[in-house]
Amino acid sequence: MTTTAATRLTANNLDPFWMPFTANRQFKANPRLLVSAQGMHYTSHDGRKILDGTAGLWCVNAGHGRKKIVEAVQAQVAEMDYAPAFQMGHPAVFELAARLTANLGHDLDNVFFTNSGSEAVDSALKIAIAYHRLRGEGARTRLIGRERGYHGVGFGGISVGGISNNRKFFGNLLPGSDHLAHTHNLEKNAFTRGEPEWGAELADGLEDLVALHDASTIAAVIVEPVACSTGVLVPPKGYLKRLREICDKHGILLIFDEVITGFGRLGTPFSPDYFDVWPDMMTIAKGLTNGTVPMGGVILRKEIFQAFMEGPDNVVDLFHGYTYSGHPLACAAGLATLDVYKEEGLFERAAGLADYWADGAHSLRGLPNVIDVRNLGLIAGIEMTPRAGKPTARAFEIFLGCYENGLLVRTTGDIVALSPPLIVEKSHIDEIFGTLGEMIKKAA
Ligand code: PXG
Repeated sequence: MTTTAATRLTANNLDPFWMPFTANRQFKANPRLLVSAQGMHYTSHDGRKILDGTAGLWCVNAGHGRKKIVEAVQAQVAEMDYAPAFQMGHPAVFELAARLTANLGHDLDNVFFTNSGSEAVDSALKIAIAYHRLRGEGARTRLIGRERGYHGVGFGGISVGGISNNRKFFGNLLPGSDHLAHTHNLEKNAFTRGEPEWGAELADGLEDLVALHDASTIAAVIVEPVACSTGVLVPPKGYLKRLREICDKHGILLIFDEVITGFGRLGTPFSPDYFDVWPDMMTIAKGLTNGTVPMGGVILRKEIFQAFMEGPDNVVDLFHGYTYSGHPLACAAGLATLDVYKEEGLFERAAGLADYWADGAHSLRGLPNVIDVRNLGLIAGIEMTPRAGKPTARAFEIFLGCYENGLLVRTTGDIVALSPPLIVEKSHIDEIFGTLGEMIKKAA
């Protein structure tokens, strides 16, 4: 542990900080603090090396402590700490938007910046509603998400989101939001490698929602191409294509939440490159800056952007934005991150490792209580049977066991989720599934 970290820890009272999405009392009784990070590893406060099986929270795709990114942020903060985001600009934000859209194609030509995935989602939903209104279809205000979806924690995001605990405490949410059925089906799809064969027809649920609400009231459909937070649900073959067709048929915008699936997680820049299905808007965050500085954004089709450019040119075209939209430090981190991805061919690297990763994940089949293994790109989900009367306890014990044995994994319910940095080596993959397998056996 560094002196700073040690001093901070002993001097600290852990009570005042209300930790997000955490069992605060349990954590503070036995804290797990990370004090430094390099490459594939964290160092814990008790001086142990922890292999990062989750790229932080699905965000550190290029690995930790990348010199180029660190130096870019250092240089930027020394040169200009902040520039106002409204009615003013700075060079790096234009450069980042241009770089992000340069080779995307499919008319995905414009970017709106935010500071997180949650803000990206709420921005995309607001843009969708405003876009229809500008085109004289102001009744299109309804937003459709999917059961088990995670779109961050803004009121928009939890309204279209489909994780009950994230919704039920917070009142009525956005009126008029509705949900497609989720695609989880163990009977039909358990232990599928990659995309399941069964389930494309679940997309037809959108036709049912159109029949119920009428297309003229629906602004947009938002889905995670691979639903990650809920425990890694890979879309059935043909499902996304069918969603796209139904949206087109009814004039509904299709939004892909690329917060996790963007920036190489599937071995391609974005998930549309993988599935060859293109949305009208993509929300991004996390890997955009390698998790170094908070940043999110919405990449959208030129036609949507253009609809906002029709009014008088001295009037604000979108009454929405954040103090820190396109913050200089985030832009510096983003530009350097894109350089690292490109120079090191990290997306191709992820694609090259995907089979080895799948082999490792599926080697857990047959261990006690493992009822499904799911994978795509460098993502894996391992679903366990819950302990009788104690849901989540088994997975949490596995999480703690892994941490004590030098491996960071994520759990949701009784599912273990994995998403290593794209710089992962085969030996790390062996270690991840080796340690996890041992802990699964111990938690039997
Ligand atoms: N959309 C998706 C698809 C996400 O996965 C968000 C939006 C929200 O992003 P922000 O930056 O506002 O957190 C996310 C975030 C987990 C986990 O353990 C997943 C997320 C965040 C924290 C934990 O699965 N995803």
